[in-house]
Amino acid sequence: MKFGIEFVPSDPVLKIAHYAKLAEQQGFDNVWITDHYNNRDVYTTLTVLALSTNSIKIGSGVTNSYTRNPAITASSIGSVNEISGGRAILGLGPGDKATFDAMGIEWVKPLATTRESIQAIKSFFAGEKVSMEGNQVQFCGAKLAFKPGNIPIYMGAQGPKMLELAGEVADGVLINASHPKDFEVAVTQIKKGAEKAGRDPKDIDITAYACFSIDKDPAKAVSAAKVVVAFIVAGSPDLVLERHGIPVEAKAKIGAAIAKGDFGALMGGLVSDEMIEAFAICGTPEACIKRIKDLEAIGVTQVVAGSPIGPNKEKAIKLIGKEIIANF
Ligand code: F42
Repeated sequence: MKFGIEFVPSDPVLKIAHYAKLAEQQGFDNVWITDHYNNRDVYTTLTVLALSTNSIKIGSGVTNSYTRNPAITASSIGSVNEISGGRAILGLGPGDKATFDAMGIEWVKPLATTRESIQAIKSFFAGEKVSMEGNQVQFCGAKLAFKPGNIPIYMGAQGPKMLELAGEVADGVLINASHPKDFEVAVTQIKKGAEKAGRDPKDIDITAYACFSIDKDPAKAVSAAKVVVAFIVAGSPDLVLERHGIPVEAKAKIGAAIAKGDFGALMGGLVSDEMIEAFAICGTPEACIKRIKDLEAIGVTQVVAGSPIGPNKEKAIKLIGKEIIANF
């Protein structure tokens, strides 16, 4: 099992660098930086991480091809790869519709856009001159002036077709989920895609990009996870809620509380224990180890500790290093 950690650059970049160095010391393999236009820039953050760490792998978790042309993405991550001495990973997904709406960007054909972007980016990485007339992505003889080389590409994916595509074309897949039930479904889809492409599914790093909250006091861990879990419930397809026995009506109630900024209601009972169980790796180190072992048994090969990580980030990173990573 590999361990990653996610940071959202809503925090200052230098603060993230401090946490990333700590994560490296604690034995994490990867650090992932999210990409949303309203936060600090992902590649500026990755550059600072490249210069302030030595061995941990650093990736975009995840960028998209609507706000950044695939040629620009290839150049940006290629630059980070050069600066970091070959430690870069490209995480790419179709992006977050809510932020695109705010930017006036239309979210058309996310699956086709992702497939064609990956095809183009692989060619840019190989130093090729790229000409393609895709459904969504077009190039007319574009070529980078440097050759980024073989940078791993991970896809952000949840939906069945996206997971299948990841099995066909990606080195890894970052799945926003925490529960074995969701991975049973996901692994089947990834294997289907891998088989279609004649690949060994074992070559794909299946990653639980999880809401993670750890503390020796389980109540504190749950409390820190509630707001993140509320956002997950509000954005989950009905099918996923039903899979976990969560009433679909809860989604509208939680969505309304989020829209009103009524965090008291979320903390006060709208976010149930069942929701925490379904959508977070949460609790004491022992509880987190149990969940990670269950995920490993299904085929998960990397666990990413995503927001909130714990009620106290610094303590949580040390706890994961000492009590969890050391156990795997
Ligand atoms: N999004 C961000 O913007 N920033 C981040 O930092 C970020 C991090 C992140 C980390 C992990 C992760 O799993 C996701 C993350 N995301 C982030 C979200 C990510 O960018 C995607 O929004 C999300 O993963 C996509 O969810 P999804 O796999 O459910 O895919 C959507 C698009 C979907 O509907 N998929 C369907 C499916 O079955 O998989 C396919 C729909 C389809 O087939 N569409 C056709 C097509 O070509 O796109 C078109 C159909 C038609 O009729 O037009």
